[in-house]
Amino acid sequence: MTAPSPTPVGDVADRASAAFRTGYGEPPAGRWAAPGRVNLIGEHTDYNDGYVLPFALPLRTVVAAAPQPGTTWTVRSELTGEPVTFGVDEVTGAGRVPGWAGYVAGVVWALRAAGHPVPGARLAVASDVPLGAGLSSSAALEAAVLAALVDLGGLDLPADAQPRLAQRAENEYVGAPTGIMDQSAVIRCRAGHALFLDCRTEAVDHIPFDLAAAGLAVLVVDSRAPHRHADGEYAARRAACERAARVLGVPALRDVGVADLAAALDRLPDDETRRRLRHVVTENQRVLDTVDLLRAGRIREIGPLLTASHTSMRDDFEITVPEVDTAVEAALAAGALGARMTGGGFGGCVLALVDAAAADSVATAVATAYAARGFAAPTHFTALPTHGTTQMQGRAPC
Ligand code: GAF
Repeated sequence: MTAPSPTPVGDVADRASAAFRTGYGEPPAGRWAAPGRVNLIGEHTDYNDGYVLPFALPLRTVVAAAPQPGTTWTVRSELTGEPVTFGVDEVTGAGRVPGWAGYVAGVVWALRAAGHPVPGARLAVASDVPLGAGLSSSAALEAAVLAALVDLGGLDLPADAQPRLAQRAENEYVGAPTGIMDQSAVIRCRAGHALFLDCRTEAVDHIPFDLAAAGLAVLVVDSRAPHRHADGEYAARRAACERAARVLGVPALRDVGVADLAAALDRLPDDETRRRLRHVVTENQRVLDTVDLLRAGRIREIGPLLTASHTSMRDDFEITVPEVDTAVEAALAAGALGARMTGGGFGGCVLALVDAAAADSVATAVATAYAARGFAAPTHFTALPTHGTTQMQGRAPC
């Protein structure tokens, strides 16, 4: 059973209920919410069996749902209005439902592939997680749909087994070769904590991340950079890492530590692969160092690690774009303790660790730098760590 929501989710839940009622003419049986996420540090380490440290955002995707007899599924979004209906044929082979509804069909497909008797259902989706901003809107949709189907069908699928299943939906049904971070974050995060995840074992440790007590804030800036070839470039980075692991004779790059790095670099055939390796190895170490500092209550001191992560993504992994580099540079020049791009890259969001009182002036400095370069104005918000997937308490309003 999905955990009940400890905090109100507000308008977005009302919008999901309203979309359900408008679409199906009756109230839903329940509502399930999953958050977006930012990754504090640990980028492109997840598919290398490494370490990540994301936290869940207060922005949520809410699915209002009710059972439907038989084996058909109907889903509506507040954005499109038009329902998408699919049956067993569309979830027998991967990729048969295109577009956004493919994430929903992918979850049904993955549940059935794992042998679960998935109930037919009607669903309506509303979301505050911006699309295409690198805040895991797709994982939030997968997780909320998964929680709804698990609870409606009384399926035996504990929360810590759900990320792998949602990842299969994304990898195999939708066809995006992502790692396990986003689905883990949106399902397993806890309020007030960052999620330290070992992506090989899926062991987690919830690391206290009390920004307010330290007088700090995480400023999230949406770079609004158009995603440039993000899918192909992501797959290319993953392929380069897998190639490097094969040459080095290790199961994954996680098995190369910083102490082995110099020798490992010497064994790789070209400079590009060497730079990809150096990013992954040093990034894993930066996650471990960040966790050590947070455990010691030295939260302010993580700033240089965040900035070093950005430099590594820019120079070695080559996944940043001028907009995010500009945002990081401007945030640091305006006094941020550290700043980095967060997420898969080629656009998306930048996060900056700032003194809480300086959040507005840092955001203004980023906007000014953007204007000077002629970029579209960025948007921003400050983020406190919240909790993963929940079932919302109380009856859904009619
Ligand atoms: C995207 C992917 F979905 C994650 O699995 C992860 O690889 C991330 O990019 C980069 O760290 O969000």
